[in-house]
Amino acid sequence: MSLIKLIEFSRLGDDRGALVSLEQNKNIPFDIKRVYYIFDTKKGVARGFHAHKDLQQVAICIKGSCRFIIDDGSQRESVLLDKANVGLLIDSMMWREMHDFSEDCVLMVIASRLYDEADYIRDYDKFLGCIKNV
Ligand code: T46
Repeated sequence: MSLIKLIEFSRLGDDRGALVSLEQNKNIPFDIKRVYYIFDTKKGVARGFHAHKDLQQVAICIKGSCRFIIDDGSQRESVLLDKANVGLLIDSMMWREMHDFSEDCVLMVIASRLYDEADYIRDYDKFLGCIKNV
């Protein structure tokens, strides 16, 4: 089974342009507790390099592009996000990395919980250890 779970959102556009609506427990499969966005990422920078113990997220490149790596401890897959109407669903206990940010990239992330640094696993070996103990 693929680790890459994409959600395609309806484009509610008309002749004026496009519009996407995100609603909790409808096209976003959880209660929305937080929204953040990443922009002005410097050339050559990669981000992420962590997993979350208990957090679901949907990442949407609303402008530009970036590449996600998703790793469950046994497989690793990559996907380019470059459409404002496509989101990547990232479950708990998935290692994620973000690479190849375009200069204009705006990456918006919808999250199921408030920010909590204690929820992060920022060490890959520790992540592998946690996976084995599940
Ligand atoms: C994720 C990927 C896709 C906060 O104070 N509140 C927040 O809601 C967030 C997301 C971050 N922060 C602070 C924590 C750090 O001091 O902002 C700083 C940068 O965060 P971090 O290094 O974790 O950023 P990324 O880009 O590596 O990861 C982020 C999210 O943190 C993470 O949950 O899944 O984007």
